[in-house]
Amino acid sequence: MNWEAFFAPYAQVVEELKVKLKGMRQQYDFEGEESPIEFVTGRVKPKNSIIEKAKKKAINPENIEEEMQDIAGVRVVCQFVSDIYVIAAMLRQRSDLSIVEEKDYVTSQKDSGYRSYHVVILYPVETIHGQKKVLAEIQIRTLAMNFWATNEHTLNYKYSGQIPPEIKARLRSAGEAAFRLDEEMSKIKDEVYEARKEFRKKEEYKKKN
Ligand code: 0O2
Repeated sequence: MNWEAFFAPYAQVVEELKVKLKGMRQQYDFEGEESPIEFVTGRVKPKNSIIEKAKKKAINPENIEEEMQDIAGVRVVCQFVSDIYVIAAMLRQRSDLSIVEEKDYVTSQKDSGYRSYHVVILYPVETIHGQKKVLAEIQIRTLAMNFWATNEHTLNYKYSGQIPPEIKARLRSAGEAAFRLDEEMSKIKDEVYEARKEFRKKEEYKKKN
């Protein structure tokens, strides 16, 4: 298998999606509006993870492109839970991609305690052989969900997927704390936005005078 050639369109998808989603954030900034997007990251799944996942999910290596949805992965991190649904709705409106599947692990968290909103898309990239539609997964989550998931992922890696029960229990309680943090922050969202508006006004005034 020529992995470099295999990865090329995925790398392009990740870069293009990052540019477009970061562009959306900037547009909010330019228009003096609160952005539902805090930051955007992306990665192409490494070869070893692809091989491991294909084995685990019994995906025939010949069908990886059609069946593995997250080789190209982009993550959109936001401040408030409501932002997640704003971003998902914006993705549905876009004409440069089509939605294949949406998985709401925000309202229905996974057994591990994982919370995030996944949007699987088909994205057309132009290659030297013509257009190719590539599957990509956009994960949308709050800062608190991201903090939890990143640490859980690291621990999963350290313990090869067999996290000891006492650490699992800690993770569960950390997940509940993250959930409560998101809930509490949602309640003061308007206050935060008002304060930022005031701050922006003061900054504008300082710039002009
Ligand atoms: P990596 O290293 O991030 O690439 P499914 O059969 O639908 O349940 P599938 O096909 O893996 O599972 O899709 P799903 O549920 O959308 O998960 C895809 C990715 O979501 C994972 O990729 C993780 O990035 C993230 N994810 C899902 N569940 C968890 C979890 O319990 N903890 C953490 N930290 N992340 C999770 P990979 O390939 O597992 O890993």
